[in-house]
Amino acid sequence: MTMEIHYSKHASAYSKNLKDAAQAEGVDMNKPLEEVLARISKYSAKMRNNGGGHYNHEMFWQCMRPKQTGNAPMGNLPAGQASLQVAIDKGFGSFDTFKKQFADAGKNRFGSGWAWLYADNNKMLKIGSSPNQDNPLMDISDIKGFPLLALDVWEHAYYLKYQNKRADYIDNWWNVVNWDYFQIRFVKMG
Ligand code: MN3
Repeated sequence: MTMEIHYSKHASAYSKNLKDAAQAEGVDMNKPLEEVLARISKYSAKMRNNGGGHYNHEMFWQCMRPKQTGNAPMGNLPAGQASLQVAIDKGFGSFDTFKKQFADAGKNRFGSGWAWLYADNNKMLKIGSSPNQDNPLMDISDIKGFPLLALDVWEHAYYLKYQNKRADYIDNWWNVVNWDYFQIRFVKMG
């Protein structure tokens, strides 16, 4: 029910408000949203909040899949996809260190926001967090790069099930991470 309300109520509002903002500000919605986010400082706060909100949630849904035991990215990767493990080891030393740093980014984000795994301009994997609906694609963001994994840590993402226990929500989230989507974005990054 937590996810159902998140999807059908919270996230759909961003989508609707983005359409309104795009119409008001003459943005062609057929173009990739990434192009607008990269120049978001030129647009309104409504565009920033809802453009980010729509993009982030569309990523978030795809970052998850039904729960499976032993959920990990590295177990059965075809040989050609070993680059993902190399990139994680290069960026963080180990998969466990990566997971801890990512979880900490979500736990330590004060108030509403997102935790991110992203690739910087040198294609090095980095972890960070953003406030509100900002993301690493935005020109106003403190962290900049191409997002690979997104975790919503707004209270609306977990409060119904976890109440104040954001850390438990994040710890359990690892059971449903869709590593295939992570891989797809990693390849898309080029
Ligand atoms: Mn949300």
